[in-house]
Amino acid sequence: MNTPGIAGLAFNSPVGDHRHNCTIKSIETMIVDVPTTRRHRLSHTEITFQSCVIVRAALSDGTTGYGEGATLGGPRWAEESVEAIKANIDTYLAPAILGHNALDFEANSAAMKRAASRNNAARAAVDSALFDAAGKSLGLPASQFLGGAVRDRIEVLWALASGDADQEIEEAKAKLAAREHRRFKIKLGFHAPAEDMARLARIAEALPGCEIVCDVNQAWSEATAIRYLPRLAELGVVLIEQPLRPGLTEATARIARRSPIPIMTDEAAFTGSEIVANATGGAGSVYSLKLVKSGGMMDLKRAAGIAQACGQELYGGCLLETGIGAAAHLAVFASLPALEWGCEHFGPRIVKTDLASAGIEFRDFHIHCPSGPGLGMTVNEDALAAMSRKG
Ligand code: MUC
Ligand code: MG
Repeated sequence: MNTPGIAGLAFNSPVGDHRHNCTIKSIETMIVDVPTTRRHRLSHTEITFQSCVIVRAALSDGTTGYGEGATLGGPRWAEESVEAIKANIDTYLAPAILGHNALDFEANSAAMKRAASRNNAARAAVDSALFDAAGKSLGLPASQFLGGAVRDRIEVLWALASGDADQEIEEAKAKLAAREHRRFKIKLGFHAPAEDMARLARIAEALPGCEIVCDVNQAWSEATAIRYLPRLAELGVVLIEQPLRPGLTEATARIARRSPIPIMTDEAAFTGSEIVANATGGAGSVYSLKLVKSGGMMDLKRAAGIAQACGQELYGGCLLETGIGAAAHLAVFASLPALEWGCEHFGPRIVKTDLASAGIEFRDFHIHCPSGPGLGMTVNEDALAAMSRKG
C-alpha cells in the first residue's frame, strides 16, 4: 500500500509497518505579548515586551505539542513579524502538513519549505511543536529524535542591554551572587562608539574574572571596528558578535585578520550556504545557532554540522524566546557533539512571566536541558491565555 507522502516523496509501507503514526489533527496559532522585566536595547531597536507566536499542534492520539516563533522588535532583527508568522502558518504552513504523520519530520519540513520560502521563525515554530507532540506521544525527549543528548546542562550567558552602566553592573552582580550567570553579553551600537567603550570599561572593571562578549548588531563600519578593536582587546572582551552588516564579508574578514578576539557570525548567516560563504571568506570563526535562522529542528542541527565542517566553533544563540522556544533550542543543543561557547537562553528569565511553568531550570551558572517527553517543559496555559492577543 502506498503511504501518501509528499509529491515525489511517497514511499511504500513495508510489510508490517512498525512506524508510529500520530496524525497531525490541528495547528493553532496565538500571538502573545510578554512584558520584559526591563528595557532591552539593541543597536537598531529596543523592547519592553517580547512578541512571539505560540503554536499548539494536536495529534490523533490526543497529545498536544507547543512551539514558539520568535521576533525581536517587530520585523527588525529578522524580516518576520508576529502578524506575518501567524498568517503564514494559518494560511500556508499548517495546510501543508495537516493529516500527515507528526513523526515524519523530514517530510513535514520539506512540505513546509514547499509551502513557503524562508519564513524561518514560522516554520521553526510549527516544527518544534511537532517535536514536542511526537515526543509526548512516544514518551521520549525530543533530543532522542536528534541523535540523543550528550549533555544535560549548558553554561548560560546573560545579556546586559539597558544601556545604563549603573543598572547593568547592579544586575550582573545580582546574577553572579545568585550563581545564575557569570558570563555576560554586552549590547553595543545604540550609543556612539566612544560612549559604548566608556560604558563597557565600567562594566568590565566591575566584573573582574567574568567573560564578556560584545554584540554590535551590525552597527559599526569597518573603520569604526578597526579603531575600537584595540580597546575591546584591552578590556578583555572574548568574542565580538556581528560588528558589520550582513553581506560585508570581505570587510569583516579584514577586521577578523587584525583582531586578537574571535568574531562571531549572527545575522550574516541564516542558510547553510551563507554559513559556508561567511566561514570560507574568513569573516568569522564562531557561529551563533538559532531556530529563527535555520527554520527547524533538524535544520538547526544541520547548520551546526555545516559550521563545524568549516572549522567554526559553536554558540547556542537565542532571540529572547520564552521557555517554550528555549526548550526547543535546548533539545538540539543537548545533542550537539560540540558547543564550545555554551548558550544565551536567558529569555525565560527576562520575561516577567514565562510561558513555560516547569522544565526550564537555571542553576550553578547553567541552564539545564529538559529531559521530559517532547520538549520537556510544561506550558503555563493561564499565562498563555492572559497574554495572547484577543480577536
Ligand atoms: C542577537 O542579536 O543576538 C540575543 C540576545 C540578545 O540580547 O539579542 C538577541 C539577538
Ligand atoms: Mg546577535
